[in-house]
Amino acid sequence: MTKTAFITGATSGFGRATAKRFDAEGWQTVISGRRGERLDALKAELTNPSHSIVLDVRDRDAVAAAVDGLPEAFTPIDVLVNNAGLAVGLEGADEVSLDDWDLMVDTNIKGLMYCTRALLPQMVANGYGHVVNIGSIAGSWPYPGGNVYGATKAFVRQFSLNLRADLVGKNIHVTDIEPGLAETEFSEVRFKGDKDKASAVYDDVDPIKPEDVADAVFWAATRPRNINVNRIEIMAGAQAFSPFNIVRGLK
Ligand code: NDP
Ligand code: 8X3
Repeated sequence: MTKTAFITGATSGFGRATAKRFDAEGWQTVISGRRGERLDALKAELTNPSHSIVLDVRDRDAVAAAVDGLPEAFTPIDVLVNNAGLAVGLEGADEVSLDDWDLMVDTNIKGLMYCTRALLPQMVANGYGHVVNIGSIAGSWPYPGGNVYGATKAFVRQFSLNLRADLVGKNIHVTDIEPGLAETEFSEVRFKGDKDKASAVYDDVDPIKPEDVADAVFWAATRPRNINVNRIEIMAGAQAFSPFNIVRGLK
């Protein structure tokens, strides 16, 4: 039977690659994001039925309405990929704009909560479902300027585990995929449109590609039901850890 994946943030990067991957494997897709023209372009590339929704995940009522208004042929949703998200800014916590912090909390935490809460009832009623959340290595590994962005992704990690605790026995699986350095529009968004600063992030390294993340999402979502993949952490081959930061001369 045809399965359906609902992907948030399908207009770019991981979300777009994930929609294409599920489509290539014969799935139907529900693709969403704020940029309608990007959704139209993606839909034209997909080979299986796809339903697109212009949706801002921060808008709680709009998320509920989008889920309530799904065409019958696209329900129930089998897999929700909570991918929509962003980092804004890399300033230290004593300098950063509170608006930037609010934006990350509203999108990465509250938007993900709204989408999950809206779709879980139909998964439970259907006795089948999988929520794949896109976390980040920033949820586990601190770095300067990661402040609230990393904390939102730590929320995603813990929320994923707590969802499992609630849903075990209802045949709803949950996975947190935690990528590291990956080339998408992520840095352009983080640096508020500064393309030079964004491209410097990927200068002379071979980062993770959107298709690598799509591969992990698809793999996790299609394991036999006797297992649940709790989390997958993926770093670029060129990325590792720094030593602890010891600042001299403070006493
Ligand atoms: P992109 O900027 O390329 O894509 C982000 C997607 O999120 C876009 O489709 C955008 O769509 C969507 N989005 C942002 N805000 C909203 C909103 N309010 N409502 C709906 N959709 C929204 O970045 P990535 O593909 O890299 O990011 C995808 C996810 O992966 C994010 O959660 C990010 O934190 C995470 N991540 C990224 C890493 C990286 O290095 N690239 C590494 C680890 C995790 P639109 O603007 O059209 O609404
Ligand atoms: C994105 C990866 O390391 O820039 O989540 O925070 S990182």
